[in-house]
Amino acid sequence: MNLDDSSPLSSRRRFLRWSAIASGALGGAACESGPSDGPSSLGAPIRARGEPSPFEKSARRLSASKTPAQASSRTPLGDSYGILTPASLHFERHHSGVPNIDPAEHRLLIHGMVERPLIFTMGEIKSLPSTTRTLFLECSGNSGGEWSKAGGPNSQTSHGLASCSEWTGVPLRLLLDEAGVQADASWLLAEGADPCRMQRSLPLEKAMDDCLLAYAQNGEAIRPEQGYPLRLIAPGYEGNVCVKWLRRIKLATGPHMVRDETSKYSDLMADGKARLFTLVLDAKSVITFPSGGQSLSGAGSHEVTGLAWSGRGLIDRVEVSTDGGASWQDADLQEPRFPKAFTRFRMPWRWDGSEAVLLSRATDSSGYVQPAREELIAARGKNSIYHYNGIKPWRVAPDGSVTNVEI
Ligand SMILES: Nc1nc2c(c(=O)[nH]1)N[C@H]1C(S)=C(S)[C@@H](COP(=O)(O)O)O[C@H]1N2
Ligand SMILES: [Mo]
Repeated sequence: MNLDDSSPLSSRRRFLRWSAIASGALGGAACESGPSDGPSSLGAPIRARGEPSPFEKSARRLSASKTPAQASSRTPLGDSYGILTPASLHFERHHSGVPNIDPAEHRLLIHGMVERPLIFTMGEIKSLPSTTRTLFLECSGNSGGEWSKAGGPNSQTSHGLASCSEWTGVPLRLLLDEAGVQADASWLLAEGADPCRMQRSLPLEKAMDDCLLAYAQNGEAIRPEQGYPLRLIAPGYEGNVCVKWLRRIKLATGPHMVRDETSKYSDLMADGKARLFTLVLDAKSVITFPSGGQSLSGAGSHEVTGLAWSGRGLIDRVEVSTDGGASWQDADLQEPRFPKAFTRFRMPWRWDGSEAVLLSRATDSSGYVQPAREELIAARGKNSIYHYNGIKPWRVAPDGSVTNVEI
């Protein structure tokens, strides 16, 4: 039987789990007066574009930059709900700033080992059959600090180079079929229109499978920071491959061995050899509440919640430990779940007020289980910067404050 969130049985099961831990202690003071009065004067007029409430001060991107154009910003995962990231809070990573591109002038060239080199306008691309998919995007440098136990104080600094959006665009396969890929082509190069002309190679098999040329995100045109007017989305692959401001695709017999796949985004293993093309991102999860920088209001019932994702497909299971890994319980997974997208997990927890270490462990539909930090280091060594997906611990102190801790 398939129990989704809307099924009465599932909600009943969740309610029972809640009542078991809350036992009549769901909060709320005894009723002495009515609800608070609203303002008595008329409210603000309608705006052309919405903005968050001025009371929501915490949900802000956090940026770090080498230079203003060589910068990244991180999604405030600790303030997130559900699985979607609003575009205004999507993490950003730019190697040479955000170009200002007029879609009327923008062109996409498909050339190299094709029967017919083609140039597409945005109008032509938008006239083709489109698809929409909910997908996570993660920079492979996300959580890189965790290799050296320096992931920062909270889930935004440790895991905020990941976001999840609904992307709309044209399957790349359509355009490649139109151009006619030559029989011995096996890789393609994707290139951006930003000043650094960022380039990445991609196996043709992936391009033909599920890559999208996206022009919309969460119901609106892609924002300039995310690649307006056109970007490549390679579902489940490291973010760097998802070339923004896409201007050129070139078919070839192998990878182009460009800077961002040889010097950068490669993994230096313990034996001194570099592993190239770690394209698929392995299963990973992080508890977003309670997480670093937050605090629990007091002993009693709380909801532990977080996000899990895998480049290999669906998240099938998330286990949560509240005792530093001594015991584990299955969390509820928010439905519907989408492959290669964030999955929200939730678990009711009765906190007894003593020190606790919280962990989450994701399993994906390929059967892969998110490793502990020491398992990851045993397999990969400690030279790596990229592709960290170890289990993330948070420590809850008796005063309710939560901090980053590596165990
Ligand atoms: N053209 C271009 N594409 C790019 C980049 C870039 O600097 N230029 N950065 C890459 C990296 S490293 C990542 S992680 C993702 C980030 O996408 P976002 O800024 O929409 O989150 O875009 C990738 N695509
Ligand atoms: Mo990245």
